[in-house]
Amino acid sequence: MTNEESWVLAYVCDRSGGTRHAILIDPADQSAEVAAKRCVAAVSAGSRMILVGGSSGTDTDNVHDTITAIREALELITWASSQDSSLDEGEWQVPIILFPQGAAALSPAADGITFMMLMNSTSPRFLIEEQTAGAPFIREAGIEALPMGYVICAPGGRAGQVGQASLIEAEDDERVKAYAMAAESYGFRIFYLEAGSGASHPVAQNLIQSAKEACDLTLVVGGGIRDGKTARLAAEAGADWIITGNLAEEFDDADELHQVLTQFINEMNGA
Ligand code: 1GP
Repeated sequence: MTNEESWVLAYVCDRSGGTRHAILIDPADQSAEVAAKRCVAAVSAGSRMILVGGSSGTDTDNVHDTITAIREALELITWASSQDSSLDEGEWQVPIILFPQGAAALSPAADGITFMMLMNSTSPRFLIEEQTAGAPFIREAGIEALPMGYVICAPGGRAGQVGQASLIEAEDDERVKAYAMAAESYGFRIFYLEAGSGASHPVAQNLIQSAKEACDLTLVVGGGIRDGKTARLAAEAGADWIITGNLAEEFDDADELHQVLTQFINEMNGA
């Protein structure tokens, strides 16, 4: 991973290659060692980014330990690949990005951070206060901030509750468009539609389409996506990134997870 400024933002916002998959690791749900194994399986299956964070139960210690373990595992494989001309070294070079619940769950070991405004929160804490509390640490640690508008759609789950979100319902197309326009006007580069981890249903396709029409930002969609066909629908609606969290947590066996995610990514890409 190079340390050039804006490398991570350029990578995340590169929309030239179609929809990509990212795995979300919640350090509250798994040990650092297990997280690292799951990330190796995911990256070998074609996942192109690793997000680390969760709505509750994360702190600086478990976030830092998890990121460090993932980085070490990927670096080891990158090194091994560089020694073997039949393996593609570049395949392992994916960014590890903080996806924080707040200022108290950060780590200097990350390549970047989704520096987000929870735009439909009713609490100033998630609109600006946590961001302000975390900004000096992020600057000091040299973590690249990825400016992002984050909106939570129904059902919203724990993220909606913790973030005190006024949820966007499936028929609120005009509202999601307005948020997308506001995100673009703020200069954010990424717009994230979240249904909540473990959601009974993902973000409605029409909301994804509406957001896509309303802004020219990198569009990220996550929450309640459990199979490749559902991911395909989100991709067709305009998602540039599909995020899954729970899916990987169902598999302790790395080979099985590799197979499941390979199929998921193939289906997401319409293969
Ligand atoms: C990331 O909250 C999602 O946007 C993850 O959701 O755990 O349901 O995949 P799942």
